[in-house]
Parts: sequence; structure tokens; C-alpha cells
Amino acid sequence: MNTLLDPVYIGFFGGGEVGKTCLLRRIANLCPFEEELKTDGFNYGLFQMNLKENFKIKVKIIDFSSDLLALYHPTSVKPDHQNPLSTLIPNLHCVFLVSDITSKQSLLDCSQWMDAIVHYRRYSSTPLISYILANKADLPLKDRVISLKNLDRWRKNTESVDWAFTVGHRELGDVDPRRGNAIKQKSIEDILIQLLLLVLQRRDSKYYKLLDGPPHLNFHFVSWIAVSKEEIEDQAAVILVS
Ligand SMILES: Nc1nc2c(ncn2[C@@H]2O[C@H](COP(=O)(O)OP(=O)(O)OP(=O)(O)O)[C@@H](O)[C@H]2O)c(=O)[nH]1
Ligand SMILES: [Mg+2]
Repeated sequence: MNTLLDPVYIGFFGGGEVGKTCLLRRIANLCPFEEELKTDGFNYGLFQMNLKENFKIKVKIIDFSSDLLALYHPTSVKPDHQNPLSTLIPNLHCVFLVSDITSKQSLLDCSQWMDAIVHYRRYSSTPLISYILANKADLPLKDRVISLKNLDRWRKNTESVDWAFTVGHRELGDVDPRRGNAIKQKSIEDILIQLLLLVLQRRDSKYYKLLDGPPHLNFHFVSWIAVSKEEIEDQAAVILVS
């Protein structure tokens, strides 16, 4: 008998052009090198994961445009007025705050997003796992302005962020430690698997225990929906129930 566990919701947040959409495309195995257009509202990626033979779980990843922070920052909307962020953020199990290793401003943008996330989750009872990522770690050392130390300091100051990693186009080759670039780097796929195991252990421990040994995770991309700013208010609610 197949058991379909409750979906896991993940959100990607951060400033413009840090590479959120490219990360999501990479997970979905969709043209990783394609020049990305600026995201208008949000992208929604649906995945399914099979755990051993009989457990399936839907993983829903939402990649929010950087523009939405200005539109729906808690200080720019009427208190308690429903908007796409107030609909989606309280239900997330995980947030990835994405910065760009070549931009200090991108860390400040993550701080602003985190403030908005904390605000919109103030009545939420869904436990949250959160990551700060410095993306584009494939770029040469001379272009980098964020070290893993900066990132970890940011994480500790923020208090509500659990993990810090650097990521970058794996396709461009692994970072060569002899060039002094060996800051802690993980592939986004490995990070995602770590996260899903955490969610399963914490939220679905009953099923996790039934798995005989560590699950072999089999991750499939199912579909991709791009939602424009015009459609966003209606679509946010639809995505929660789909
Ligand atoms: N070197 C390098 N460039 C990347 C990487 N990921 C993305 N880029 C480039 O960064 C630019 C922006 O990427 P997007 O994925 O569109 O950025 P975004 O965060 O979705 O931006 P918004 O939609 O404006 O919020 C593109 O030109 C990508 O090719 C990476 O890992 N390494
Ligand atoms: Mg984008």
C-alpha cells in the first residue's frame, strides 16, 4: 500500500539576481545555464519524492521574486490584510535565504526578508527549518566579498537561521582548495536531502521509524508554474490546496 505523506513547502527568498530561479531550475534539471529572466511574481516547482517503495511525499518549492519584498513588506501593507506572502509564508516548513557571494548588499536583503518572514509567521505553528546560502561560489576568489565566516556570523546574529552553506553552479567544476577557495560548499541537492530527512524525522517520525534503514531518496520533478504579479493574489491560495 502506498502512503502519501503531507506535502513539504519550501520558499526561496533573497535580493534580485542572486540566483534563486537558477537554483530551482538546477534542482528540477531544467537548463542550468540558460540566462534567466527576472522573476515577475513567483515560480512554483512541484516535485515528488519516493521513500523506499511505499511512501511518497510531494515537495513544493516557491521561488519568490525579489520585488515582492517592497510590495508586501509588513510596513507597506495594511496590518492583517491578506496578501500572497501572508498566505504562503506561515505554511512553509523551510526557508532558503539566498545571497550572492559577490555582493554584501545581498546579505542585507536577506536580513530584510527574514524580518518579513518572522512577521508573517508570528501566528504560525508550523516548525521552520531555515538556511542562509551564499550562491555563485563557483566565481573566483577575487570576486568574492562574503566568506563562510561572514555568513555564519550573520546566521548567529539572526538567531532564527539554522544552517549556512555556500553553493554554486556545480557544472562549472568543484572549487579547487589549492586556489584557497575551499569554503564549505555543498550542492543544493545534498542540502535539500538533508532538509527533507530533518522534516521527516521531526514531523513524520511515525513513518520515518517504519523505514527499514536510511531512506533512499528518489526525487522527481513533476511540474513548473510561473505566476505573474497580476495573477499572484488568486494563485497563492490555489497553490496551498493543490
Ligand atoms: N556564476 C554563477 N552565476 C549564477 C549562478 N546562479 C545564477 N547565476 C546568474 O545570476 C543571474 C541571476 O539569476 P536568477 O536565477 O535570475 O536570479 P534571481 O535571484 O531569481 O533574481 P530575481 O528573479 O530578480 O529575484 C543570472 O544571470 C544567472 O546566470 C551561479 O551559481 N553561479
Ligand atoms: Mg528569479
